[in-house]
Amino acid sequence: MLNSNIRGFAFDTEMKPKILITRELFPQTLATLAQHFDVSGNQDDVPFTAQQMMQHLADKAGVLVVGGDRIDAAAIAAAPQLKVIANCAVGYNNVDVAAASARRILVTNTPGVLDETTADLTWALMFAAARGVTERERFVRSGKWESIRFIRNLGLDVHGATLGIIGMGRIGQAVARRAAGFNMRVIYSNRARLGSDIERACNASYVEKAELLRQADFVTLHMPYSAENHHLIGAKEIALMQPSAVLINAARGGIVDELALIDALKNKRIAAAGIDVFENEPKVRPEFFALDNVVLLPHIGSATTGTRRKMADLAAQNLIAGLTTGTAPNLVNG
Ligand code: 8YV
Repeated sequence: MLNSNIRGFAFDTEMKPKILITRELFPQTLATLAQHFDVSGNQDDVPFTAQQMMQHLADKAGVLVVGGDRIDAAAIAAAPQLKVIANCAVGYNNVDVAAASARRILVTNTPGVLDETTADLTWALMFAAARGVTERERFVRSGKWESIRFIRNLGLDVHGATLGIIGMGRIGQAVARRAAGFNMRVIYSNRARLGSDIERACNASYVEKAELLRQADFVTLHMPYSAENHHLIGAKEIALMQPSAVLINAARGGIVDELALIDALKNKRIAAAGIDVFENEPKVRPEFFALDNVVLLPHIGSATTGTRRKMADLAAQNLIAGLTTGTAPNLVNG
């Protein structure tokens, strides 16, 4: 029996479509997918080279992309049978959506399920950067702590400070809602001003980006990466910030000009930064390692068991829907 539901693609239902899962995933998700597909996994979790990715995709109808693995135009060109790219992340700048759309390949993401968890991590970065938590933890581990020094080890107050949120989508709003507990003033900038109901719920006031940079004690970024957001925060923007201000980036690396940030941290033009994402991750500029006023994390914004399970389930459901019905929830290419 032939199933021709999938646009321009017919396969014998006796033969399950072949899919690739690019990195280690929960065994439960693999088991669910194996009910529908002939699954090739990568439970060793060693990232594929670009060449290996192309080889693995050569005979696949679908791919579940984990860990921000790149599916670029060359990978898509090397996958003549590919019908669905299910990205296991809300951001999808790792996928060449234009190249996929040109082939009518469905691309999906996992919105909604990771907002609160990413907002939590943003706050962890804020506190850690404000109080030098990771630097001081390294100090205790070094065994060199001898006494409490009253006018040393001093950080910045989070409570009562002004929080500036650039990018006020779901994650930005989740960050804003938490600020009420710390009695903070919240200002935001965004492509478009939000409705007054949302502003009220977030207790946030709209300001222009330059004004936000001038006023905020903590500046946190929550927009997707795009060509227009490339180096949205560079030397010029950092120069507007207060010397006591803290910059947080749990969004995407390319949004911040890392060389400008390193320079500003080195010269104490801003007080500190908390960074979960890097321009060329997992490579981290070694200059960061020499700085005590930066908290560095390995892209763990969504990394809790509960949330990663939800993301994996959603990506799997997107893939199943895409390959069995020809359309899917959470399409990013319409
Ligand atoms: C993931 C993310 O780290 O959802 C996103 O956009 O950056 C993360 O949640 C990751 O790419 C997991 O596959």
